Order: sequence, then structure tokens, then C-alpha cells
Amino acid sequence: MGASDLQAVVLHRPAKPAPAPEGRWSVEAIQALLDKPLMELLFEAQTVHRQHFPAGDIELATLLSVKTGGCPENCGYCPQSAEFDTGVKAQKLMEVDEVLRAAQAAKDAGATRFCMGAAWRAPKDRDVEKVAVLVEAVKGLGLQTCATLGMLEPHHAQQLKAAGLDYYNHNLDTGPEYYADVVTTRTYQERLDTLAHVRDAGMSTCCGGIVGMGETRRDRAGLLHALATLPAHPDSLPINDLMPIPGTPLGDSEAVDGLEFVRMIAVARIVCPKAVVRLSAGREHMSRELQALCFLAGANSMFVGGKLLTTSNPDKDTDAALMAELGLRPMGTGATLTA
Ligand code: SAM
Ligand code: DTB
Ligand code: SF4
Repeated sequence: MGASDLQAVVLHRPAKPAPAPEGRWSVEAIQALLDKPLMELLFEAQTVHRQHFPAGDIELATLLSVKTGGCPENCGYCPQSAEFDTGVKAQKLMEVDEVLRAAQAAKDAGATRFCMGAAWRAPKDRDVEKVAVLVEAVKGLGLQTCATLGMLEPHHAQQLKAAGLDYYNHNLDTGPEYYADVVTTRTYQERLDTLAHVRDAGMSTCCGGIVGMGETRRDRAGLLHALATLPAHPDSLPINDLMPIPGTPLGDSEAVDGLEFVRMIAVARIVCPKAVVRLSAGREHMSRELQALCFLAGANSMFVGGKLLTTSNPDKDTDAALMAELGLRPMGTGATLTA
């Protein structure tokens, strides 16, 4: 037993998290964190959180689906796959004016990041050219820009970076062993390759996954291990609670226990201590108390603005009240969320 462990016993506190330089975590060590008594895990996660972030700061991002539906991929959770009958109406890429109006509204409501999603397997050259125009325009409003467009070639990543794209979102979704149960049209390695192109182009990565797709705790450990052993930790790390969509293969999935979701957030915070961990999809179905526990576990980002891509999210007034109640301040500003 080391000195800090001994001190922990004497002080009846959990041991300080073992130093874990990027890439050193094993799946077993991560699973052991997920298995910890919840109160210990929360304390540890909050301790790590406070070492890296000011308490109470929360990043606010707003999503817009700039190209909806008709996607050739078969991600089993996704309302936008052309393979599933989900009632989502396919729409072509939005015009710049419409996107700018939405971005300005997001900024006015207190968001600092605007994330544009497109239901493509991989954008073509001409798609990237058009998205680059959107990125430049949104960036011009003084917002951080993020896009999620599917798989990228290196030159696409460079083009988007040159247009002013700050973040690229590309999720690993689940652990490598469960992945093929969820998606078969894109490999795990292809996801890792796109992330490498994004990093190589000098953009920040936004990469996380989904909880509640029928995976085991071991699979969740596998996802966190994959994230924690990337060549660089994600800058943003979204943890989504599955929004079950009727018509998708995962539409009847049993909701994951709230405290299990909190564990996932807490371990994400511990294994990627500098990442901004986003309590992402699923807040619509969460109580205020559960969301509060997620923030205590180290989440310091959320989507605001009533809608995710195709599904709903809490509205502005609800979130303004939540933030006031919990004493959360928008990250990097002295402001509060405008109701
Ligand atoms: N087509 C692009 C791609 O998949 O690379 C980008 C859009 S996709 C909708 C972005 C991410 O949203 C997915 O990787 C997944 O993690 C998350 N997502 C999609 N549908 C979801 C759902 N029903 N519940 C929770 N998260 C979801
Ligand atoms: C992420 O991890 N979650 C967001 C964002 N990145 C693109 C998307 C959530 C989508 C939820 C289902 C929908 O609204 O279509
Ligand atoms: Fe949905 Fe993206 Fe998968 Fe297409 S690639 S089905 S938009 S998650």
C-alpha cells in the first residue's frame, strides 16, 4: 500500500486516482472503476474534475441537422438511416441563410458552440465545399464551430480546418466487442481513421458514445478504454443516453438505469480528465436530480436549444431553471442562460 492509499484509509477517503498517462489504462482497470461503490466513484470523479475545471462551469452547445435522413449506413440507433422506417423526412443540405439564422438564435440564447450534423456515410468533395461555406459563415458570428458529417478523407479534414472548423464529432459509439451488433456498414477502424485525419488536420476531436443499446458494463469499459487510449484524448467527450426511436432495431431497448449512466460519466471524467464531458442525448428523459448527479460526476457540457438532430431536448426555460437551481454558469462567460 502506498503513502496516498494509507492516507486515504486514515482519512476514510478513497485513494487518489492512480496517475494514468494517456494510453496506460487497461480495460480491467476501467471496469474496476465502473464497479466501484457509487459514492467513492463520485468523490473520485469530482476530485479529478476540480483539478482540471472550475466548479460550476458548463459548456453550452446547440445542434442543427443541416442535412437530414436518407443515410445509407445502418447504425441501429439512428432515426436517419434509410434502412429503417422511422418517419424522419429526408431533407437536402440547408442553405447558408437558414443555418445562419439558427446559429444566431443559438448564440443569442447563450450557446458558445454550434454543431452541424449531416446524415452522410461520408461527404463527397462537393458536400465538403458547401459545408465549408456554412462553417465560415457560422464562425463569422463568433461561435465555436463543430460538424459531424460521417467519415472524412484527409483532404476533407484539411479543407474544413481551413474554413474555420474547430471541432469534428465522430463517435466510437460503443466498445469494440459490441460494435458489430450495432453497426455493420462502417468498421471501428474506419472510425479511428477519420479521427486520425481530424487530429492530423489540427482540429479538436469530439468523440464519445451511447449507453443503453443492450451493451454490458464490460462493453462500456471497452468504449471508455478505446477513448482513453486514443493517440490523444478527445477534447470533447459526449456520452449519449440512447433515444430509442421506433422503427430502428434499438427502438425497443430497455432504458438504462440512471445510476449506471452516472457511472459512465464519472469514469469518462476520470480516464479522460481534461476532456469536456458532455451529458449529451437523453436529458429529455432525465429528472433534474439525475442530471445533477451527472454534473457532480464530472459532466461539464450539454446541448441546449429544444432539439438535438431529429429528437427533442429540454427547452430553454427548463434548462435556464436547471442551471439556476444547480448554480451552473456557461463556460468562459460571466453570463447565464437566457430564458
Ligand atoms: N452521420 C454522421 C455519423 O454518424 O458519423 C453524423 C451524425 S450521427 C447522428 C452522430 C452521433 O449521434 C452518432 O454517432 C451517435 O453516437 C449519436 N446518435 C445518433 N442517434 C442517436 C440516438 N437515437 N440516441 C443517442 N445518440 C444518438
Ligand atoms: C453526439 O454525440 N450526440 C449528438 C451529436 N453528437 C451529433 C447527436 C444526438 C442525436 C440524437 C438523436 C437525434 O436527435 O436524431
Ligand atoms: Fe445515422 Fe450517422 Fe449512422 Fe447515418 S452514419 S445512420 S446519420 S449515425
